[in-house]
Amino acid sequence: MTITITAFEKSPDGGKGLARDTRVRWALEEVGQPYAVRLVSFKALKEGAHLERNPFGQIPTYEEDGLTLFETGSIVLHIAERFKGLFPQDADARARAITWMFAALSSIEPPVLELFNARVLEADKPWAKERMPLVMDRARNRLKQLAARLGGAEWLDGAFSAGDLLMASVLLRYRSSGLLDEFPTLAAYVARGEARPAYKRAFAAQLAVNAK
Ligand code: GTB
Repeated sequence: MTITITAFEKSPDGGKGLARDTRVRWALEEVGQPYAVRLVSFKALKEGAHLERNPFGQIPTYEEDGLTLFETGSIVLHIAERFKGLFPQDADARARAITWMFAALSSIEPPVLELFNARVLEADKPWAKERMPLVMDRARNRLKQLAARLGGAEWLDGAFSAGDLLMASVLLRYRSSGLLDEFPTLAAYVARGEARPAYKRAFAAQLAVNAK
């Protein structure tokens, strides 16, 4: 079996872990599966061959023999189901891990995307300054709720799972706003994720592409 993912030929962050192929690389490293990478230019993202893989013209995608997937949630779920290492054996614990995957993508990621829009894409709008505190507060509130649930635990629900992998990946995107540092337990949680050998290998592989 050969696994091939897609990634940016040149990532805007220089390959420092912010593009979403990082989470797929990380998942594959956690389960010990080798993978090939098809690098895609911004132009090729919106052209036929890549649109066949992902109708929205985005990275990452995942190919494994006859199967092609897009959306990081679906890809990480597939990897966790297919290979050992990211899901607990117990069915209820597994359902809770999946719940955390959804929580990462549908409760924690949207506020940070909104924050990015406000800080970068809408920065020149006349109302941008006035709107910013609202967007920051919404994002801060979500982190406060998550920090309350995590408490002093190492991971969200017992052992490290695909839920933690997606949650830490999403939280990383909060770092540049300064919000993550307002919650030391969440900052430490993310740092524990980054300290995992599998994350380090994923990060190094993405960086190496962009260093060329
Ligand atoms: N919901 C999809 C998923 O989870 O897979 C979202 C995929 C997505 O947003 N892909 C982005 C993409 O292909 C790359 S990750 N964008 C190109 C386009 O839409 O034309 C977003 C991203 C890219 C780069 C940085 N960076 O360099 O800081 C951060 C985040």
